[in-house]
Amino acid sequence: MSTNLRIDGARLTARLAELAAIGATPEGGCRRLALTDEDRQGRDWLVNQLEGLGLDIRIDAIGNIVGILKGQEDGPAVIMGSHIDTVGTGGRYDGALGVVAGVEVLAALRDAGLVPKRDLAVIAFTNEEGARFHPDMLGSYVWAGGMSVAAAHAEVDSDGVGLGAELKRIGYEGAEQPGFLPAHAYLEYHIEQGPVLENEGGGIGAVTGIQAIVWLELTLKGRPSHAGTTPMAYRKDPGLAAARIAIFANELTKTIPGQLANMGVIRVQPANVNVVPETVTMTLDLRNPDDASLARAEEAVRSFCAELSVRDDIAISFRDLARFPATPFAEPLIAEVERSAAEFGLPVRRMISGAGHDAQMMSRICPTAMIFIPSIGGLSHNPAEFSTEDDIVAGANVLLSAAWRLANA
Ligand code: HGY
Ligand code: MN
Ligand code: MN
Repeated sequence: MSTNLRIDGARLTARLAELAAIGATPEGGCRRLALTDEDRQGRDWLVNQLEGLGLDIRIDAIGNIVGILKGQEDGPAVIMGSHIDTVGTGGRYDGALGVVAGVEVLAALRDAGLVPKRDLAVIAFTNEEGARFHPDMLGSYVWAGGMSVAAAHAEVDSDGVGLGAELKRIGYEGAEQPGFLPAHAYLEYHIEQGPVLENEGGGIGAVTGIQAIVWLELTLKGRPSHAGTTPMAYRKDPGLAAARIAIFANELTKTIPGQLANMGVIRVQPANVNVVPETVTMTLDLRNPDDASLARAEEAVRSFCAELSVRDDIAISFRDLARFPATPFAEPLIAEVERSAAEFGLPVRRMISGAGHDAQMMSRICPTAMIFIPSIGGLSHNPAEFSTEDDIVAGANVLLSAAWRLANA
């Protein structure tokens, strides 16, 4: 890569601020749940940026948005990507950083009048967060051939609203087939969302892979009864059962190395202060870098629930919301990230990702790696999510350098 090629840091941070203003929350974060009006506004903003760069813009049947800088030769593209949807208490950088930095890389090449050998594209995947529709990484999962468009369109949110209907409503059901652009390599630039880099003095994370993940939805059915007159021994209380399950899953994290557990959703019906609940719906987010350990944890939860169900006479059913194995990235690409970081004199360390990313799906179809920068306080999925401007610009230059080299290899 021509050594003096750099991204325009001011333009990058200005674009990040523009996107952060869409779905901005009073706490200083962003809320752009997939396929809501805020997501549509973010999409419209992105398409406008891509148009401004004169890129070939394509939208596929699951709403993935692609901007392509045509290369000198035909053939598989180098793709830079991430997502612009957020969780409900999202920050300004999760996902947005990778998409906006990808736009900036293409803008910098445009400014320099440089045309790569291969097509170089930026992509914003639909519903990476999985906060509204399941599974997470849905747009890249469909892109990578893991899920059909029809099955994805049939997903519904917790209010029963369909993904396909929402995609149509916001005008982002595109004509392209997901995966229409063959990929030579995929690079995702993202905030770490954890405390490792910051605790080790900062620098770049050359991500070696992503841990395994299972999202379970449990429905517990008991018997509604009067909270004042029903003797404790006569109660069939799914609320108590849900609490026991959450504690059991948490205890597992102390006995199974690397195990994580989170109960992120719990809905009680009829949700009256004086009624022993009838039904409780809860979710468990279980993760582990090791597939076998995660399977052991899930098995332990399922057998705990089976015993609880008999003992307390509570019907318990399970539904998979997401299930993805531990995913290693491609050694040559990890080395490219390390090389680019070293080129800019940046400290770089190898690490796995605790969070799921679209890269987990893209690694099914092409060599894939990720670039991390520090998250201050290790905080994410929180409005206070923050990364410094220096780190943001440094990571974007690493993306530029690695993407340029891959697009000319
Ligand atoms: O849940 C995750 O790890 C990602 O933020 N979707
Ligand atoms: Mn993300
Ligand atoms: Mn996220």
